[in-house]
Amino acid sequence: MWQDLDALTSSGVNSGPLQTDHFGTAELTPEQQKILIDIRRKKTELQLEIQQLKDELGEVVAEMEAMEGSGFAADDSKPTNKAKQTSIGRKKFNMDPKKGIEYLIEHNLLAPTPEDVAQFLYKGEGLNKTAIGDYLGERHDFNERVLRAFVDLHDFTDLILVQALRQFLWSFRLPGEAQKIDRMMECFAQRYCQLNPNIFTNTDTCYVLSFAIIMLNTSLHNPSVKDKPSVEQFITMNRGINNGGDLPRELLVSLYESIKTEPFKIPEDDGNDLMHTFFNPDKEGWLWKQGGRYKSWKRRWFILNDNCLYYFEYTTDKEPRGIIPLENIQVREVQDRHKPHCFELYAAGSEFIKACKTDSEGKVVEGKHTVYRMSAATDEEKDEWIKCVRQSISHNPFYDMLAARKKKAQKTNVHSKS
Ligand code: 4IP
Repeated sequence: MWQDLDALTSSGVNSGPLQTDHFGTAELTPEQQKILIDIRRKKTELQLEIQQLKDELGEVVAEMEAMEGSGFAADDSKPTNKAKQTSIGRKKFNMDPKKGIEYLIEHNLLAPTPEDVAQFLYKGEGLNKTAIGDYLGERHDFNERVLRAFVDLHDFTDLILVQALRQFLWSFRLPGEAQKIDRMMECFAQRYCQLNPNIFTNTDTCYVLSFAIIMLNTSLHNPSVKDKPSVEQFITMNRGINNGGDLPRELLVSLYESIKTEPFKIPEDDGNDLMHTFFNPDKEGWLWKQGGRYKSWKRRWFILNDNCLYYFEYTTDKEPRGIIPLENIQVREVQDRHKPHCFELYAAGSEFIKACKTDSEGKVVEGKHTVYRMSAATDEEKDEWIKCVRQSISHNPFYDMLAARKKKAQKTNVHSKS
């Protein structure tokens, strides 16, 4: 994954730091600036914690209302129609966001304006953050206006980008779909640049750097990523993204340090979000594999890497016994009479799966499997393998979008110079 980002960022032009005072602290000494930044960081962290506590409280209140709910308000135990309807509206929203909003509008609990709906989502009491993300990502004129109003409710003034992202990514759950991520992050970048006009020369830079930060978060904190990038690598990777010029070194260092010390906190995990989009699932472990022509089971050490599945007889083997490229491959859970926790790789149609293996004489031959059936040690392991194989085989179109945006961020300067 880090290599992917490297590819995206490799063609930077190095043309010196920004001229602007990006923290608005020109009159302070470097020590004072450092203290100020530290105080701001702590302030944002506290605000975020308060918000997280409020969210939890909101959920408890919503649950209490629902329990007593047959319309009894938590405070005075009298049936109140309004509380009952709000609770129904929230539940509907969590199941089907569009229907929930319609219900609340019909019952006069929400005004039919983007601002009011945005306020309701921003407050978020008892609302599921995945549902909020789904609603905000919807490609519909009204939803897009709600999205803009929702982003406008965030105050990112004087926050360094990573702090602003922390706030933003906590207020809802970014969906996994590329177009939706693009729209939301575009709004975020616009809002951030509007409130902090002297940091980036255009919103594309802010957009691209936001993703570099999110990827950095994954690389530094996901235990499956072995090569942890250094601060110098992070700086190199972000060369030339500010209209062809470089961002100030101290800005990139502070972003790096912030992420290193404190990973992003994201709302509840349903396995389909941005963090997974950028998580390249390198996975390894023991699995039982069934033979192709002879259905014997062999215990093999599997490594999933770069869109290929390799298996070895021993963990210390240098050469794999077999290689299965995951191109045009699908994965599904299966039941087997002889082994527990099974899944299998299969190709569309019933032809042999393209793979190679070393035969008993040491010759490399083609595999003879129509499916590769595997058995994991536990149900969780099986689910994890299925998830990782799926992530490995699905190319997320967001990578292309981000690459295009990056080119734009690097080239703008070339146009403006010519
Ligand atoms: C073998 O069975 C092993 O299961 C092989 O696994 C398998 O090759 C063979 O499949 C299967 O016939 P026996 O040991 O009982 O002969 P491994 O190579 O891991 O030892 P795969 O292709 O699964 O590696 P065929 O299709 O080669 O027969």
